[in-house]
Amino acid sequence: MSQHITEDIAAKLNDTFTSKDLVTDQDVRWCPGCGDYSILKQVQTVLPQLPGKREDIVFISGIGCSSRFPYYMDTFGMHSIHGRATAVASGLKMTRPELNVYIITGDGDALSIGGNHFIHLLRRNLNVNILLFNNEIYGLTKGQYSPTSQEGLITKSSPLGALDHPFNPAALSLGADGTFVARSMDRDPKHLQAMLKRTAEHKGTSMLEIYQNCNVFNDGAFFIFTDKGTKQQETVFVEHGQPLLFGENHSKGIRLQSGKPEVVDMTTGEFSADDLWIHNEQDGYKAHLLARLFDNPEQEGHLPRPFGVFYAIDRPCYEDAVQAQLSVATEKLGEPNLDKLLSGRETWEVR
Ligand SMILES: Cc1ncc(C[n+]2csc(CCOP(=O)(O)OP(=O)(O)O)c2C)c(N)n1
Ligand code: SF4
Repeated sequence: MSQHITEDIAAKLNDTFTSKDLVTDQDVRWCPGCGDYSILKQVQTVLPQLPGKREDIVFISGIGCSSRFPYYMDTFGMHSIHGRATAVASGLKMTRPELNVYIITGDGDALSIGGNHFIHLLRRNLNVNILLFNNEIYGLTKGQYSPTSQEGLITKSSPLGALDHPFNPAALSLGADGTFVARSMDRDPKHLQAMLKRTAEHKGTSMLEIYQNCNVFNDGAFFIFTDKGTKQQETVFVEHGQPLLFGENHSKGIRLQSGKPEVVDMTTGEFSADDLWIHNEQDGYKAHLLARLFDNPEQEGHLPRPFGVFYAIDRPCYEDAVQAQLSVATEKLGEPNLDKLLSGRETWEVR
C-alpha cells in the first residue's frame, strides 16, 4: 500500500513541472537585447503546459548563438556539431521514439552547412520539432551574411552588398514536403507561445521559423513586422478557417483572383469576408502561395508577410515505419542474433 502511494507521488512529481524547473544555473551568454531571450522565455512558459514529463524532453542544437539554447534549458540536451542537430535528433528519435525531441538551429546552421540534412529530415517526417531561429545573419561568427540575408545586405563578408538570392525557409520546407510549416516572431510572445503549442502537438516534423532580432549584427531586420507602428499593415496572421484580414481594424483583406493574391479594401463595402481567401491548413497548394507572400516590405504594392500555421497535415512518421518494418522482419526471420550474423558462412581472414 505505502509502496503504491510512493509510486503515485513519484509519477505525479515526474509529470508536473513549472517554468522555473526549466531554468538552469548557467550564465546566459547572449548579448543584452538579443531576441533569443524571448524565445527561451516562451519555450520555458509553454513546455509545462503541455503533456509529457520533463525527463522525456531533449533539446539538440547545432552551432551558433541560438544553438547555446540547450545550456539554458534544464532538460536533457546536446550542443552538437554545425548543421547536424537534425542528424543527431534523427538517430535519437529512431532509437528512443518516446522522447520529445526539439532541434534548435539558426538560419546559417540549418540552411547553409545543414541544408542537406534539413530537407531530408522534413521529407522523412520524423516526429521532432525544429525551432529555426532566423536572424538573417551569422551571429556567433560576428556578422557574415547567411542564406537568408537580404540581397544587398552590407555585412563583414559582403562590404559591397550580398549578391546571393536568399532562401525562404517556409517555402523551402514545403518544397521538401514538410508536414508542418509555421512562422512566428520573437517580439510577439502570445503568438509565439501559440505557435510553440501547435508545433508540439503535431505528429511529424514540425518546422517553426521564428524571426529573431540580432541586435548586434543585423538589428531591425524584422522591425517592420514587429513594431507597433507598422505591424498591422505589414503582417497577416493566418488561422485555419478564417479569412485573410489585416490592417487597422481589419481594414484590408486578401482575395485570390485566378489563383493570384490581391489586397482589397474592406472599408468601402464592396467586399465581405466571403470574398476573401479563407485559410485552410490542409491545402498544400495554398500553403505554397502563402509561403510565397515574401515580397520586399520596402517595395511599393508589396503583400503583407504571413504568420501562423501555413500547413499541417498527417503523414506516417519515419520512426513508426522503421519499427513496423523491423517487426515484420523479426516475425519472419526470428529475433536478430548479432553473433550468428558475425559468424555466418562468409568469413574473411585479415592477415
Ligand atoms: C564546420 C564548421 N564550419 C564553420 C563554423 C563556424 N560557424 C560557427 S556558428 C556559424 C554560423 C551560425 O549562424 P546561425 O546558424 O545563423 O546562428 P546564430 O549565431 O545567428 O544564432 C558558423 C559559420 C563551425 N563552427 N564549424
Ligand atoms: S550576436 Fe546577435 S544572435 Fe548572437 S547573441 Fe548577440 S544579438 Fe544574439
